[in-house]
Amino acid sequence: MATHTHFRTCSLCEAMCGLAIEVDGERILSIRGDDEDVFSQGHICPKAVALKDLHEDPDRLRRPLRRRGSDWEEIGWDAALDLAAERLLEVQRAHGRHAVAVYQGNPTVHNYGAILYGQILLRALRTRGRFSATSVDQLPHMLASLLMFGHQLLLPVPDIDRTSFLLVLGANPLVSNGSLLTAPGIERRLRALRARGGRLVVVDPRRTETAAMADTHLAIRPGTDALFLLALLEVVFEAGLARPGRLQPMLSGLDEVEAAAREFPPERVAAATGLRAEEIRTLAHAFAKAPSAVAYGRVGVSTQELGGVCQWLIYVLNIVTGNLDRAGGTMFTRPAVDLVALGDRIGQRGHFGKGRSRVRGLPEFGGEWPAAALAEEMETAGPDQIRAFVSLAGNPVLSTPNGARLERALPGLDFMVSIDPYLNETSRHAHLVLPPVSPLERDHYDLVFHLLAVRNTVRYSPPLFAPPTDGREDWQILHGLARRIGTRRGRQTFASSMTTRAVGRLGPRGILALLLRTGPHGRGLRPWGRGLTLKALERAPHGIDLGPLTPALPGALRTADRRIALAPPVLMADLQRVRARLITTGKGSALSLIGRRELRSNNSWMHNSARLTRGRDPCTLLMHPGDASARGLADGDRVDVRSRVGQVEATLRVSEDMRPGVVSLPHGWGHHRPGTRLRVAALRPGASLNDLTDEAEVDALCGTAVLSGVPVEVRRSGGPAPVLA
Ligand SMILES: Nc1nc2c(c(=O)[nH]1)N[C@H]1C(S)=C(S)[C@@H](COP(=O)(O)OP(=O)(O)OC[C@H]3O[C@@H](n4cnc5c(=O)[nH]c(N)nc54)[C@H](O)[C@@H]3O)O[C@H]1N2
Ligand SMILES: Nc1nc2c(c(=O)[nH]1)N[C@H]1C(S)=C(S)[C@@H](COP(=O)(O)OP(=O)(O)OC[C@H]3O[C@@H](n4cnc5c(=O)[nH]c(N)nc54)[C@H](O)[C@@H]3O)O[C@H]1N2
Ligand code: SF4
Ligand SMILES: [Mo]
Repeated sequence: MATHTHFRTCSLCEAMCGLAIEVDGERILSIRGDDEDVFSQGHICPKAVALKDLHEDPDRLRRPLRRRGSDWEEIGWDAALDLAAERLLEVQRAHGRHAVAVYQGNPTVHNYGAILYGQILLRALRTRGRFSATSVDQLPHMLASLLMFGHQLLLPVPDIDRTSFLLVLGANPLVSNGSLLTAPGIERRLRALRARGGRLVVVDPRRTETAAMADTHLAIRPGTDALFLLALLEVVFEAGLARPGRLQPMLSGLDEVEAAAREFPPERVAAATGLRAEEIRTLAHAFAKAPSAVAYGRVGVSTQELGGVCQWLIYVLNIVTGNLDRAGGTMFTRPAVDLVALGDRIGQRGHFGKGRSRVRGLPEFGGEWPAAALAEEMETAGPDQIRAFVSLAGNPVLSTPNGARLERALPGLDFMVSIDPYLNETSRHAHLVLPPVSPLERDHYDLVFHLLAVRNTVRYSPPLFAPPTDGREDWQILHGLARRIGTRRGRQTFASSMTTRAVGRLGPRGILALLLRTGPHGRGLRPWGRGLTLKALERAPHGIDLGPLTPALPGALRTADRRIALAPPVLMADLQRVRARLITTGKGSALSLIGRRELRSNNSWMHNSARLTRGRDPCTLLMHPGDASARGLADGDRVDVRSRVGQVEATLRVSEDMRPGVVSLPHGWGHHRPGTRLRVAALRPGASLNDLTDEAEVDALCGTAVLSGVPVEVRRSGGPAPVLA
């Protein structure tokens, strides 16, 4: 077979970069950026090339594995799916429906088959035991959208290509490539912002890669962003700079938020935030007076004690300065498949606090419990104790707070099944591992990230390689399980068994074709005419541009009174906890631990690629020189880092980039555990940040894990430095 070039979208992060993959038969010769991609125009990052490593990785599982004592045996798909269905039902029959829990990890969102058919499996299981990475990530954004706009998926996107002022809090888009902000080639876009005279301000306890290219960097004390945001609002109101403009008639609660903000002038929050009152004041003026401006907060402000309040206040700041729903502010998309409208149709705009978790009484969000409660729900006896566990595209042992506790809880389960291509820190505890095919052996469509993009575009990627005959895609695994559970359970309604069969016949591609036709740009069900169809997308391998973001309000609002709720009661009530924060001072000699991401890493996986991990100690602790010398520590020392829940060892890097009193460790490492099959990752195991984060610390409002600002002690360890190949 001759060489040819295949075009597809990278499925690893949120940026949706177009790839040009040159192949010779079954062999991948090269992976480059697709210069003709209507959105990414050739941009890629180093991870794209590692898709080859993932595809060819001999450690990537090709067939189901069944546990035999401490060993594994390969079994066939029918036997594996039968076994999983039987064991899950057995647990439900003996202990009730909710004794089975499901955790959905991050890659689910990058896999439209898994999104669609994950829902089918959840329906078949009929369990309330649902968990996902949402509660260690973007839950506060969704909460603010639900309470203020009436729909958890109405997420405003920062219009970074047209803004003249970008205020970034707790995000490092130069490294993460953007999150809830799909914009391939962020660095180029931020350079363009500065070139057209715009300003970039970054608020982060570390001088990150993004902060280093900013006009201003404010090294805030971790966990105090809510105070900082209130002070910005105070100045805006006090100086008469609150000008919502055309949004004014759409607002409710403006007086209440103003009254609340008035309590927090910059002078009052300066000490707690570690910032000067004057710099907060200057920033507030500059932001409010800019021709257009956008405040954008991500993981660093979501996963903290006051994360819910933070995302709310960021929305409020954009709204009162007139920067919601206008070019250069934050805007809503009009994607080809409109998940927001779909949520309306199936009655799922989201909900919050409809129940409390069994053990700790944490609030439900969107039908899920906080991941921080997973271990205790497994350990604590009583009705609805979790006794069986399905983990789908997740690695909660490394990615949820106090993962070590979860790791101790997993072996106590009656049954566990992981749907995952690797035998890793989590799946090694399963009784059965069901590996999907490689991402290059399935088609791809970004159901979620087109919704979060700075421009309306659409692109569909067919599979590059035919899946092996004994390979299964995620959706086939999920559907196979759901169907077996449905038939074995009996008492199935005729309608539900027909639905399961029908969606099985359609497949994700068939569903996508329907969703595209019935979406905002679609042709409808007419055989001819204008408008988008899947066929049209297949004829456009570089994607189709659907134009810039355009104003959508008030039409898009889903609140009962069709207004934006600026002062939702539960958020106003939570200001009580913000006030308390004013008087909490430093916790003795403890340092404050925060996380970080690295360009060549992807949460807890992609670490089995030698290309991405070669020659470096992935897991260094960054510390300010003053803190190091106070402890008699030097660059390169091995150190013990200890928190309430655990201890890890890391190599110290002394760095002026850190705020004094704050240390930083990346998350997603800790591949030293026995029993995994990750031979490359095990060479550079690093330590797990989540062996230090504390599952007891959550945002009391919404249950989001506190992953930032963990009190730790650091001292020199006896251990040798790791030897790197
Ligand atoms: N301390 C700290 N902890 C954090 C964070 C932090 O900033 N600090 N960040 C949090 C965030 S934002 C997130 S999103 C979570 C992520 O945490 P998780 O979602 O729990 O885990 P990942 O590390 O993304 O692991 C993904 C798993 O999916 C598997 N996988 C990859 N592709 C596929 C696929 O196509 N199908 C299937 N079935 N499996 C696949 C991989 O092998 C891997 O086991 O971590 C969170 N944890
Ligand atoms: N290369 C790479 N890209 C990724 C990922 C990856 O693992 N690697 N993961 C993907 C995922 S799942 C996600 S969710 C996104 C996340 O995307 P981002 O949110 O952009 O990612 P982070 O680098 O974790 O940025 C969080 C920042 O918050 C800062 N921070 C910590 N505590 C505080 C605080 O209290 N206040 C303030 N203001 N800042 C604080 C940290 O120093 C850090 O710089 O990235 C995605 N992209
Ligand atoms: S930025 Fe994200 S989408 Fe683009 S190539 Fe890198 S991993 Fe893939
Ligand atoms: Mo995430």
